[in-house]
Amino acid sequence: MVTLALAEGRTQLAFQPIVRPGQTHVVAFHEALIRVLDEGGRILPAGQFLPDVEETSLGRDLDCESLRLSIEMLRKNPSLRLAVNMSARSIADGRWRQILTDGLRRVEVGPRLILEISEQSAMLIPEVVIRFMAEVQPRGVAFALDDFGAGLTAFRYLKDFFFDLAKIDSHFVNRIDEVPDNQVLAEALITVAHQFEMFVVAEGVERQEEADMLESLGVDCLQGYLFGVPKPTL
Ligand code: G
Ligand code: MN
Repeated sequence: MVTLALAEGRTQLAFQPIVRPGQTHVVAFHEALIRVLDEGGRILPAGQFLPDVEETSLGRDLDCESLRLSIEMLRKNPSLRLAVNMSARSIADGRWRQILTDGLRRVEVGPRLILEISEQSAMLIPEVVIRFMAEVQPRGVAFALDDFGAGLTAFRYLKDFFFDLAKIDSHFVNRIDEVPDNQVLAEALITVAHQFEMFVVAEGVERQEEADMLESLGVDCLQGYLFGVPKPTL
């Protein structure tokens, strides 16, 4: 179904706002999430296929489509800043690289593009990620370490990676006001991220109490249903 949808161009982006504590009505930037539609125009639930295809050629196709659509949005909206999800595997994909290179040349995307790579994906091929970041960061592209804390970050690699942002996994955010373990873990992740000069975004914020606690722990930005669900228009 996903292959067919891609072939027939049944894809779109959904945009979720990221805000700063204390200024939650102003959007700092958006995360773009790829949506795949069935023949009736209904959204196929990404959670049910993305994890299975991330390491396959279909995963590369989805990353290409997501980057292509995102660059197009950046071209049409000169004041937009977008964070786009990608797999580290796509770094070695010639088509994906071509879309990025063309985008950087054609459009002023550099300073407005943030590439999000999950911790799990980055740790599979850290040397490749480190080399790629060194290559495109001088052109203005920023990088976010997605799902920070969820998986496999060997902390020693943080010395070699130069991620600009760390996105704290929603697992630590959920009921953080009621769960002291999450407070300690989130605080530790924030301390580590700031030490490595990363800007910290907390993901999956659904309740005001969670936002308040995260603000008191020093997060720089908040994302989650409390501030806006992903939607097809800005
Ligand atoms: O892996 P990544 O962090 O990019 O995943 C983003 C996913 O999280 C999207 O599918 C988005 O719809 C979902 N999401 C965004 N905000 C929230 C939230 O507040 N709660 C939950 N449960 N999911 C969220
Ligand atoms: Mn993400």
